[in-house]
Amino acid sequence: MASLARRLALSSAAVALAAAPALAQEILLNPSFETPGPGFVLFQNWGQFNNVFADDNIEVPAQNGSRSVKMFGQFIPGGQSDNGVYQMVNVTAGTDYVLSCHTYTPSGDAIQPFVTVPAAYGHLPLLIIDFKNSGGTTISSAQTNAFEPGIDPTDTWVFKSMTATAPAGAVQAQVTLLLIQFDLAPGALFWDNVSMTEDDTPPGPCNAADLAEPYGVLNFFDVQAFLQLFSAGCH
Ligand SMILES: [Ca+2]
Repeated sequence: MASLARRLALSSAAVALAAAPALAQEILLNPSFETPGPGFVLFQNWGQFNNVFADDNIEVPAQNGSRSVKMFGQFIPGGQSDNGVYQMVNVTAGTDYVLSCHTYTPSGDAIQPFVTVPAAYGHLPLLIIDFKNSGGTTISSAQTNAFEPGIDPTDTWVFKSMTATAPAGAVQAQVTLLLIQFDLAPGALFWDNVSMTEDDTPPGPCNAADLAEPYGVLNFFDVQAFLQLFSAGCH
């Protein structure tokens, strides 16, 4: 019965760990865009392309600190305009990463829902991660809508989050905050307080019946452990 007691003690320890996870380490540098970059670089550690600006609590209140990122399109008649900021980070293959961001569109200058009929029009705001191998080639990508025009509320910060797994061979990832504008759709989108952390949820029993290793799988060993507990009077 000693081994059963040990199993139960290990099980309790795993539950305690799950209840009080360590604060996840932020991987992105300058994730709140508070530090200006040198020269024409608006935000230290971030690259940028096309219509990207810094807003210092002038047009909207920053979600965090006093500075946020403003984007809008280039107003190409009948065309597509990609505007964004990006940062490269190191990653570990096989690790799950949690990415999140906050976005805001003002009611007086709201971005427009994307439609394809009669022609492409509107905005697609995307939070993107591209995993790259040692040669710099993108080997997998994940993305989520960073704001849904016409659905998400205006005049308030909206939080979006996703989880992505670094595939075998991945050594770096590019995180991109992208606003795609089609045609002459009016509107501006603000970004602030982005985050990328390892999803370090500790492995543990998936439920009360998952009594034995390997955890996460309800298998013969759990049934065996249950039967042993049952015969020991633990029911
Ligand atoms: Ca900020």
